[in-house]
Amino acid sequence: MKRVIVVFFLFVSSLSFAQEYKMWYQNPAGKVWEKALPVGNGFIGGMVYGNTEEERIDLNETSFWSGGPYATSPTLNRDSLEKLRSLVFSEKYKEAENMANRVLFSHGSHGQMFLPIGSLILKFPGQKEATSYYRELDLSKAVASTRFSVGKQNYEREVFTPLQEKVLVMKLSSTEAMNVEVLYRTPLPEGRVVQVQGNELQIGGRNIAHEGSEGALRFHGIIHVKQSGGNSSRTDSSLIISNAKELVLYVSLATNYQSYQDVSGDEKALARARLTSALKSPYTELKRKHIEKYQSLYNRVELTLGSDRREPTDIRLEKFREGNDPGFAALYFQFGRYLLISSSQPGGQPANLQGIWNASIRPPWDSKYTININTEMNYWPAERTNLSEMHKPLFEMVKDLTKTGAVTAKRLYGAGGWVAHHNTDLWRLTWPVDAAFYGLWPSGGAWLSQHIWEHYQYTGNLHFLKENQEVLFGAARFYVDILQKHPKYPYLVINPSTSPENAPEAHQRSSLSAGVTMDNQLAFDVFQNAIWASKILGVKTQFSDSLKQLLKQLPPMHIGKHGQLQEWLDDVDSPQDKHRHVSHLYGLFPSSQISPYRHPALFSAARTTLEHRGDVSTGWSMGWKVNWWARLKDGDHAYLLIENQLTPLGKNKDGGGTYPNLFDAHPPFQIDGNFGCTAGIAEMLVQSADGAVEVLPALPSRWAEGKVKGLKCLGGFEIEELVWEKGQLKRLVVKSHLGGNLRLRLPRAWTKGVEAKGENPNPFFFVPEIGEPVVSSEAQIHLPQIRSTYLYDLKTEKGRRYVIE
Ligand code: FUC
Repeated sequence: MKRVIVVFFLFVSSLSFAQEYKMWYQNPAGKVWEKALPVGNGFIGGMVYGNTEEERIDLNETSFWSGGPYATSPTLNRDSLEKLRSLVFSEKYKEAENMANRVLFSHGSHGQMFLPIGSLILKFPGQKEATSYYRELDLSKAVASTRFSVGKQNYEREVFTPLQEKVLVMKLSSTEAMNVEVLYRTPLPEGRVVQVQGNELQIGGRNIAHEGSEGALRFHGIIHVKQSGGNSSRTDSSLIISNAKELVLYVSLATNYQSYQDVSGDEKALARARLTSALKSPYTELKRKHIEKYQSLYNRVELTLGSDRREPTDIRLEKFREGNDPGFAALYFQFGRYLLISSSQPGGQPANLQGIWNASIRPPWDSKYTININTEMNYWPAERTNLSEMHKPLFEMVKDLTKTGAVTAKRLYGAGGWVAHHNTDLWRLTWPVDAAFYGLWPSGGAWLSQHIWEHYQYTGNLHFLKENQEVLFGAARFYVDILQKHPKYPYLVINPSTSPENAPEAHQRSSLSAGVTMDNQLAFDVFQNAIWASKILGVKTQFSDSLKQLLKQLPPMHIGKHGQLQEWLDDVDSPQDKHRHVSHLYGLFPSSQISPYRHPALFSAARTTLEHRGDVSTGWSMGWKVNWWARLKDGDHAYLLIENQLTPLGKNKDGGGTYPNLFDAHPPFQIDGNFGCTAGIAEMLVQSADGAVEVLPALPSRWAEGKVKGLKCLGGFEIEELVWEKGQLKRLVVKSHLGGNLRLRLPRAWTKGVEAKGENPNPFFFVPEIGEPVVSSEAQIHLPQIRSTYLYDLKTEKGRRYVIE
């Protein structure tokens, strides 16, 4: 059928084709953290090893970090700032970098670290020779379980972190009586067993002082054991259970952290209150409610991409590149959604570089927030994969950053508004850290502010926009105050800055620069969002008018001599540059400034840039590339990146990959790659950033048949059903949550030639009007070949469903 029939009716029972997605293994994790399985509820995180003789669950608590509230941010005097700017403008980049290192980075700090609590250890004497071993993480229930036999005795364990409570729960059962010793082990210098009393092991300690910031956090934990049958006894540091038929363990953790400024909490009272609340329900009830709450989030999206291989997950990972396991990408996609639900819950901290899972007291990059890509990437799946509520911890953090960032804006730049640089942490760090090469980039706040606007565009929540307007206006105010007239080019630019972590040879291998493409794109979005928000909220009209004037003075994008999108204002890109950051493609994704329909030349330049950069890279870089190739409407190339990413670590030449527990490998583990690829898979199936909802924009030939349900689009449209066969669209059901015009971009034949014209009248599909690119006279531009599509307008009513087939 190749036509559009619009049938709208109120009650349609939504099709369900849920596949049971499970990760499963035939061996325990042993000593390998990257084989253990993650559980979490945004407050407590656990890594379950499934070891038979000595079980181990590594524990984390969302607010347990090193250091304490920061008192101040460094100051930069006006003269130094002007000197830096003039060095950059006079192209003395290395000198500028050296000077910046002297005047701004002598503090030598990097920010604070996300810390582990330690491990719950269960010793089972005699359970060494296990047979019939099996362990799994059931993604449809968020429960990890382990089963095995020793002799004639069968053992079973279940671990989950109830989403409705803030504890971790473990049930152990066996066909005969069990003997277990319960202990706590920790790498923390000041972590210990505080008391062993009755059926409880109480643990506690302090965090670590770091980089001159005194440790201000304490934690307290209670490991509470409910036992059926048998006896128990105690040592100084452990509980010994003998002859029990069944055991249920509850782990409750808390710290004295209240906010980035306030550490006056009572961790003991909180840990006790969390435990008491969890103990009110019997185990089965606790589990039932957990699954119910979890499924109310997880089940919103279903994805089938063809058959699954019935083999253990680590084996499927090994064989994925053989190509006959399309279902594995769907499993990986759902694992990404599982990770977001598990690591980012309202009230807790946002997902950091490792989500909520870290076992080391010196974690890579401090397991904190790198906001020149990684933290933003963590939240790309939030709206599109229908987990909008999981975005909240990020919004809370951004709100805090507007406060600490206002101090930094004043002290470093003499500017209003707020700023954050390339890192932040629990204490809401906003000043530059590491070294000028990485840290002197004043656009971290600007990028994070996009998430506020995105949430509004997906949900239409006016109250939210109002509440968070200062995030948008403050980011714009900061840029207004720091923009400088470029001496060589006729534009207003940000100076000093960097194109994150990359440096052209022609600039003395210094990253310091002025008017880098990504900054220009960010400033454009920041101003544009503020202008739109001002109009919607009816506030700050004068400010908005001034932004409209400034917008026109920002540098347009430049297409350089190799036909590439320029990363810098000077045409100095090297086609040999394979750097993992491709920051100037921010304009292609996550932003929507570069469109094949509106700006074919830029679109072609973006493609050339990506071809130059190549495919295999660090984990997160590959995750970003999936999204870019999806936006470039090239499904097969996007799929190639998924293959590269879903390759066991070590098998890609010079690059990352994936660990047996499907954690992304930068290497080491960084969760951004998981989230980036998850968002990318969604973008291959549905896009809505270019003024219309486009279905199957980048379907790879490997996914000839498939179905997806529940992906979200701008304007509150939900794809309730999208079915394709032999690579062709078969059926589409869209639910309109907000009403308004649904503009669809469909294969030409589906619209019977009726084409919608002009801008999409639906205000949530605001499309930025960017300036004409500047094109090098040496550039050869091959305009893209993309499939022919037509726009089709459908007036929708709030709450109704529309079937198109
Ligand atoms: C950025 C990246 C690195 C790494 C780190 C956490 O600095 O350039 O690759 O992901 O963040």
